[in-house]
Amino acid sequence: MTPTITAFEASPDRGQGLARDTRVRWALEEVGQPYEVRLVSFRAMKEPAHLALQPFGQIPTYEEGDLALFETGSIVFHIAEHHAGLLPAEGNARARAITWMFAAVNTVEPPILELSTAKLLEGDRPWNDERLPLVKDRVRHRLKQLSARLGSADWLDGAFSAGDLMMVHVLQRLKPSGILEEYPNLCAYLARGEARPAYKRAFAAQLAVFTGKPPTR
Ligand code: GTB
Repeated sequence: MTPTITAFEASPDRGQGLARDTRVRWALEEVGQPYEVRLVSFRAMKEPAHLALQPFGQIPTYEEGDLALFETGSIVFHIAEHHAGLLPAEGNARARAITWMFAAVNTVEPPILELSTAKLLEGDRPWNDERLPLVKDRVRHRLKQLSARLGSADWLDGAFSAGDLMMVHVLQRLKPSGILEEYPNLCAYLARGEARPAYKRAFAAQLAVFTGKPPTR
């Protein structure tokens, strides 16, 4: 059965791939699973029909038959569990790849989101000039640790996995900050993720929503 995901009708990032439907699109592209997209407005996201799917009024959601999921970590995990290509077959390697998915959303993403909040929502507060450097340092702290673990490897634990997919997308949010450039191996890691054909297809599909032009395959 072809799954249906939801995405912003008008993404605030103007198709730069930062909205979280890109993670789900990317996972579906990696495993070769076609999907449909239902675009939702900000207003529709807060209405009962969408809240029944996503209690927090957010995108993306994932519907497949009588299954409805929210939370990108859970959605990508579901896709990776049901299709080959995103998780290793060997038990311990699989558990480690899943650990990296959690690390991406639980350990690396929070300080990055805090930075976005500080810039986008708190920029006009009188205390922001004092707070922003602290928030940036918390991001640097995590990136330094991640960079040390990645070292000169291509991916976080052996072959590309759902853990890398989640981590790359989490790190992308930092691009406008310039902080990522302080960690050349993380920049190269990001570039490797973005060079994957499946990522390119996912990016093109979400950009097409913004441009109104269908992606060329
Ligand atoms: N933990 C949830 C998950 O991983 O699924 C978080 C989902 C989430 O934050 N969704 C956002 C949303 O629906 C869109 S992706 N927000 C609307 C709301 O809460 O009312 C976050 C996002 C939004 C915009 C940009 N941007 O413009 O750059 C980047 C990322």
